[in-house]
Amino acid sequence: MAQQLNIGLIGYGFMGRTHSNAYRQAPQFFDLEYQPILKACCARNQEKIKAFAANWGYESFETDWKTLVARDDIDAVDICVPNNLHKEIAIAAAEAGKMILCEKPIAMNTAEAEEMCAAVEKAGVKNTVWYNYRRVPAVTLAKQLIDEGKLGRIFHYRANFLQDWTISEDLPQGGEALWRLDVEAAGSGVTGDLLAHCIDTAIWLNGSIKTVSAMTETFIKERQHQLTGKVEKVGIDDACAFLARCANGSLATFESTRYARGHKALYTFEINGEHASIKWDLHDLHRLDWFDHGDESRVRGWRSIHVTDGDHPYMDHWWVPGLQIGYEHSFVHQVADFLEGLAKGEAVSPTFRDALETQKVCDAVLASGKSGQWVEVG
Ligand code: SOE
Repeated sequence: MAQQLNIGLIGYGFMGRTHSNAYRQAPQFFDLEYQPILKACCARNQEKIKAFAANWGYESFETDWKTLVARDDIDAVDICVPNNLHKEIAIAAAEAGKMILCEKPIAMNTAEAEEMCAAVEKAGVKNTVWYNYRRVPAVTLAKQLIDEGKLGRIFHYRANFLQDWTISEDLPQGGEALWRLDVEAAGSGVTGDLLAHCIDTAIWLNGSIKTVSAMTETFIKERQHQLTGKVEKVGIDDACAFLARCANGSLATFESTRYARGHKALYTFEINGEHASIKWDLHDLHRLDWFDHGDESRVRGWRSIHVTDGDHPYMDHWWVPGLQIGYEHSFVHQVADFLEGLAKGEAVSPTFRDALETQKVCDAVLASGKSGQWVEVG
């Protein structure tokens, strides 16, 4: 009989939905010692959180996160609110002895992330940050191939995350669905929102990033703020590109923007090694492109691996070979791995400390974007 793990989720937006779905799905598809129970959800707007609770099957709801964190019947707090609220909630949850699953980026900046790490480590509570793309089976396969040494020495790491949803000047900043455009709520623009994903995956696949040289731009300088109704200065980076030197000697390039007309969520990476190269593309997330120089020259070429077979990561838990899974499954896998780690008493990456490393790179990138100089990470 599985042990119950009572979840208290704060926030009901896009991420609140992906996480709620993941808690429901994980025990259906993975054999887990812990069963997540949707105990309570929380948001200030009573009508909306009541509807959210009813839709996802939460047993109860709260309108004050402090009440939720203080509840004895909550084991794990899931933080899916804007970035400026992560620190206060995470520290209170750690002090209350709760496990914490926090949305990315971990915090507004490195100083906050350090405080959060100190709090969870002092309290000895399990923690993770939802860098979900690591758990797309094709990305996990890339990790396996690299760890097995199949690429040999890595020379280049290249990543992009391109969107086009903020091009209109009429789009307001701030407020409910638009807090990602408000620097006070988000901390930064594409760097913290999109490049943080690319940096997390890069560190996981290719190791630490040592120094960066970045350029950032805010194309639309003023927007109406949804909450105040006033036209205010935009403080986020709309686009960011940076060069990096990695600890393993490889060179890396990263680019992100919300002004790439035609691209909705095009996260791609390519890694070039001594023996082989790999490419991945979120728009076609179940494929991993692979080039192996060891193949016989007459048939050598890029192959596209359909990562849907039983021996591919996670895939033995889903349908039958050849049938693909999607974006939401990366969150299901993160829940399953977190609960398996809990059963074994092991930390599951990315922990707060892993996410701190990503945050340090983000801060170095933003500092370099401002100064125009190369900046050392951390
Ligand atoms: C922004 O549009 C966003 O939803 C990010 O916040 C997510 O982290 C990313 O996965 C998709 O894009």
